[in-house]
Amino acid sequence: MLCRSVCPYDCPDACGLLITVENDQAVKIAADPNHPITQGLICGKMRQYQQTVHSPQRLTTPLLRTGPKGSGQFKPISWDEAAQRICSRWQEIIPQYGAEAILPYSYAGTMGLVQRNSGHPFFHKLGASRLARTICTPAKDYGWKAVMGDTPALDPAERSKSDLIILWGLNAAATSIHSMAVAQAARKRGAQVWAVDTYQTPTCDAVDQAIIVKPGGDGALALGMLQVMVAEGLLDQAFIRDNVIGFEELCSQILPDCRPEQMTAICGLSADTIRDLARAYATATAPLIQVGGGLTRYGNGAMTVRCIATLPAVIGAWQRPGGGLFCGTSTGAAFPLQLVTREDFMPSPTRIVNMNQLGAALKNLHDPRVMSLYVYHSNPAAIAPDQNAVIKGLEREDLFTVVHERFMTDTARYADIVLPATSSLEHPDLYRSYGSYQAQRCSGVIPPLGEAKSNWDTFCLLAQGLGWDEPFFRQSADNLIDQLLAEPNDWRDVAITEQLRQGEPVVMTPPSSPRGPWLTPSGKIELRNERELHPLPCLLPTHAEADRFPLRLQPSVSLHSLNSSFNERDDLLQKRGEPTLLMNPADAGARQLQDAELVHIYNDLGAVELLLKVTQQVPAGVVVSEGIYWLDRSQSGRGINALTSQRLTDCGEGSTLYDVAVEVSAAKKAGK
Ligand SMILES: Nc1nc2c(c(=O)[nH]1)N[C@H]1C(S)=C(S)[C@@H](COP(=O)(O)OP(=O)(O)OC[C@H]3O[C@@H](n4cnc5c(=O)[nH]c(N)nc54)[C@H](O)[C@@H]3O)O[C@H]1N2
Ligand SMILES: Nc1nc2c(c(=O)[nH]1)N[C@H]1C(S)=C(S)[C@@H](COP(=O)(O)OP(=O)(O)OC[C@H]3O[C@@H](n4cnc5c(=O)[nH]c(N)nc54)[C@H](O)[C@@H]3O)O[C@H]1N2
Ligand code: SF4
Ligand SMILES: [Mo]
Repeated sequence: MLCRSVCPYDCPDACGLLITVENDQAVKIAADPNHPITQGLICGKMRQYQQTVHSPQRLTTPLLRTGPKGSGQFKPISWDEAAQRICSRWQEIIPQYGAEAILPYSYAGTMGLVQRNSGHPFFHKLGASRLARTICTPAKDYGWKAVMGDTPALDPAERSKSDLIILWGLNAAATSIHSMAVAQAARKRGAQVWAVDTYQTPTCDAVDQAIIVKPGGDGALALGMLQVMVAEGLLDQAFIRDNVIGFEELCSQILPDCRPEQMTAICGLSADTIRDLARAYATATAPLIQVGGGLTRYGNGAMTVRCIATLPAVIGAWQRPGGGLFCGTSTGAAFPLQLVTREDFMPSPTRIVNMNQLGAALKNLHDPRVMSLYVYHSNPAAIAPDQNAVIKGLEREDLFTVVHERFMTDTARYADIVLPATSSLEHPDLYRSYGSYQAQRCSGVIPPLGEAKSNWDTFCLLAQGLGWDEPFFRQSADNLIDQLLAEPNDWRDVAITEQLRQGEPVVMTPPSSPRGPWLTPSGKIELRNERELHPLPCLLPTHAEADRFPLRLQPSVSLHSLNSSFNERDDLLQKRGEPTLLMNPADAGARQLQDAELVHIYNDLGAVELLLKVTQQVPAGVVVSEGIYWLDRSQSGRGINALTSQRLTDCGEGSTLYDVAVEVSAAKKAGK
């Protein structure tokens, strides 16, 4: 039997899949050739998704801890016993500490609207602490909004009309292969494609021009380019007059200090290169800048996006199809998600804990102290910054931890109770993309493995265990999906809504256009935004600049994994190889380090040991480690996030995972 499904992972492409099912097993996964965006192409990770779904490592029963926290020693128990233990422990905690002593922690193991948000109504009703889910790109969203307000993103299909595409801090070859396909097609028809990155990524290998900047230096590059464009009159004055506020102030107050010669030290590019880029950009007809997450995970991340957003505004790129700035789509208004999240269930607004500061929360929060952590579809012991602080928290004997997972992850090892989760092929959901305007509903196509339960079914069970008679928690996930699709709206008319109900992939249309009216308070593109601490785009420092360690670490992504997912896959681990640190020959020479030796990477927060690869792929002063490994695969029992910090972005409370300073020595000097 051939069934339709959708890739559930945190990837902008949300590919349509065709699953061949035989005897309740998924035996083959293929790209949906008729899907409007997928068009028959999926990534190497998902082509063998059945190996994840039917992995012998899948958790199939609830588990109760029998050894010390972190030891991974558990015994199977029934769902009844698991639910009863969880509910009775919470019923002890709540009268003693208050329900805010319970902290949910979830992120993006699955992107489906129902399963991803299943915990919200439950924890709202419980009165638990809330989690600020800001690990990914809130600084990018903030920077876009500060300039463009609620203006919707342009239709990414317009990229077929761009004559210059700049992939800026976006490793599209790894993280959004359909954007990469668009870029390749653009090159074929004669358009230029540039990539701006901090090292030579697979994306940089596949474009016309790779522009390697210093980490966090993109704001300087953008303002340097802007200074040249203003000095050389490469502007669209009429567009500025009619559509932009703050241009004169930017010219008089900020740009005098942004001559290319002044920007070189910050962005690492020569003044001539900055000039050449400015001229080529400003004289393109419909240049499109596509901004990724990379450049935003810094102490200046939101401001960097504001600096970049000045460029299309001053040349009027927005007027021409294919021109402008693309930071990803936001389809929040397409579905009435409040019907799932049910903020109205909260007795009163409860406290909010930032997910990037889990380590600090588990250690320092009082009134009440965090006494129970419920983790679902996330692996904070591996992916959260300041890993040593997170693990110290998870080791607390008085912390009652429940982890709902498909695999025995680093976090699950610290659980008191582990609950087995379904994979996306075993439960229904409604997916929408954040790289385009497509959406698709799908059903479970095979039965749950063993006793695995979906997020939604698990929260319904816990609601029963707590004796709640709220009918909301007695409905099926399909019911909730039906409610999300009950009424057509501005984004999807009756016909599209019906197609969605039938499980067909659709492309929705945002109700307003990205070419004005600009949905900002002033009705113009706000280069000057009076509501901001810094009303004009300007240069802010990164966090790492102030650190005493000399090398800048980029804990980047791998082609063959997705955050900490896919570590269960031997085929992909083989492609990835051992956890590795990439270093420039000059830095290796200065430290007398040899290729392929084990090195010790450290800063004030922690240390890890990785195999060294000496390569020109990274510039001097920068070291790179690609991908997150489960901790039991690393030599030192710690992963790359032992080196990242809990510091937040300038605005948006985002993670600063790329804003890291380290030193590297030979591994034998460990502990120095
Ligand atoms: N294969 C694969 N795909 C993924 C993921 C994965 O782990 N693996 N993760 C998924 C998730 S959750 C997300 S959020 C997206 C992220 O996907 P992207 O938006 O592509 O973001 P990143 O890969 O974090 O960073 C993009 C690039 O920015 C570079 N970079 C870092 N700092 C700077 C800087 O200061 N300036 C510039 N110009 N570049 C910089 C990095 O080296 C990297 O190559 O990908 C998703 N897709
Ligand atoms: N060093 C470093 N750290 C990073 C990043 C980086 O590039 N470098 N990227 C950051 C970014 S952008 C992000 S978005 C975060 C992502 O961090 P997370 O959202 O935690 O993503 P994953 O590590 O993929 O973990 C997801 C887990 O969910 C489980 N899962 C999948 N489906 C389900 C389900 O239906 N139910 C349940 N209960 N579980 C399920 C999977 O088995 C997996 O273990 O990581 C961040 N951390
Ligand atoms: S991870 Fe991304 S590219 Fe790969 S199948 Fe899923 S949505 Fe498509
Ligand atoms: Mo992310």
